[in-house]
Amino acid sequence: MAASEQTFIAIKPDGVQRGLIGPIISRFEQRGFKLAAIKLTSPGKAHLEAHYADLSEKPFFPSLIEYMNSGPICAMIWEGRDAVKTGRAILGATNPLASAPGTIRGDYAIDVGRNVCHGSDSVENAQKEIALWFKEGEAVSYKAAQFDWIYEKP
Ligand code: IDP
Ligand code: MG
Repeated sequence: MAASEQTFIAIKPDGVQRGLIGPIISRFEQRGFKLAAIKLTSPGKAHLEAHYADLSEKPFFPSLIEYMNSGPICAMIWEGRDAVKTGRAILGATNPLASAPGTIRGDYAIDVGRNVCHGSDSVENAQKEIALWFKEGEAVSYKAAQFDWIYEKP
């Protein structure tokens, strides 16, 4: 498990409008993960349908796309050891009412259709999502000053 594993994390339109960009970023920063890319974007319906293509047959798909298209999204790449799985743990369960307190959804959300954030569910999907949301060269490569204080071994 390399310390360079990357995951795609997005703050959905409700999270942006509710002023939760700062608190959500803080949780990833404080855990020790490194921000590799960030932008505020409204990518449009076709892009959002591609992002959620696996869910296109679900009855909630149209309302999900409408929700995601209702305002800007804060799209990010976070990097670190086991970033994908740990990122999901930081977000909490899909349904906020089933999310443990201390997780983002468990602290800030109630309805599944307003669950504030997205995180990749596998390393393979993280790579696909990063390629969908970011252009080549948008992710920044650098050594975080705190690296040797976070990791015993690279
Ligand atoms: P995840 O975001 O935890 O990975 P997914 O199953 O991939 O969950 O679903 C993607 C998003 O679709 C969820 O975050 C949520 O916003 C929405 N969603 C999932 N299930 C439902 C549902 O039953 N009703 C309404 N929206 C849903
Ligand atoms: Mg998902």
